[in-house]
Amino acid sequence: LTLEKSLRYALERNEFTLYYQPRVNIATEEITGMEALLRWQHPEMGLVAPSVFIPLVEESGLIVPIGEWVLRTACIQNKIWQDAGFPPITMAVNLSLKQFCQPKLVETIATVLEQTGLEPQFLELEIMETTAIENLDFTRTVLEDLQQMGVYISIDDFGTGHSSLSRLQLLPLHNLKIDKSFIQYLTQDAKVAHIIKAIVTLGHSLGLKLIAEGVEKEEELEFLKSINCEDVQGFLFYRPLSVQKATEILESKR
Ligand code: G
Ligand code: G
Ligand code: MN
Ligand code: NA
Repeated sequence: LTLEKSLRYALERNEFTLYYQPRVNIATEEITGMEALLRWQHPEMGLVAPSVFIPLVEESGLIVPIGEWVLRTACIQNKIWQDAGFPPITMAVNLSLKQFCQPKLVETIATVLEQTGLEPQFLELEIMETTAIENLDFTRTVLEDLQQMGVYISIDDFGTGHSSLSRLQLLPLHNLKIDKSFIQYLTQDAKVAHIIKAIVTLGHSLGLKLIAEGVEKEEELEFLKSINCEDVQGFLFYRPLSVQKATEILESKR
């Protein structure tokens, strides 16, 4: 079977799983959320990276049922953690462009929340900057519906899409995730520090919370702390974790 054909059966064969990467508040070092990251365990090929199969899934239209599975699974998991008595955290779910543009998105999200019993403020949707600015009027309509519902919205990979915050400020947003490519160059290039600082300052002035991605070094964390970036996600604290490992981490913090 080709990769694409195998993908078609992957859902019914239960080959997908979610990994969870904790997000940490810099000041308190508490876990404020988890990002759900899709993994495909293929029987012969082993673990297939999302960067390989997400584009295929997008092209084939399979992103809609798979995306719904991700959403439901992530919401169920967050509810399980809450019911187990862990302090409430946000569950962040990535939405691709195709998912974002499907007409039933808002309805699907409402249904999943209702069916899983997760309160909307514990779900966060991550849309890429490039998705958000593709059609600003359309984006605004969808995001306003989602905001009305009470879910949180993040711009993912911010800084890679050549948009500006002045355009994004037209949208009802909560968080801005600074792309990991900026953090990667932070300690190599002094100009990058200025850019990150400018993003944080501008983000704050628009009332957004800042999350830095791809934080791997203590030095990067110190800098982000000094400019009042709120949260970080990265290998310095945690890699994406299996549900068992993520639960153990929450357990150890209790
Ligand atoms: O998980 P990893 O760390 O390798 O993620 C690679 C890319 O795949 C990231 O850009 C991430 O946003 C994307 N991705 C991971 N899980 C999902 C998902 O459930 N849905 C969508 N649309 N993208 C995802
Ligand atoms: O594109 P998005 O931000 O949704 O996807 C997150 C991606 O970043 C995942 O592929 C995840 O595995 C990866 N990631 C998370 N933390 C780090 C990190 O500290 N370093 C690197 N290189 N990648 C990271
Ligand atoms: Mn993301
Ligand atoms: Na990102």
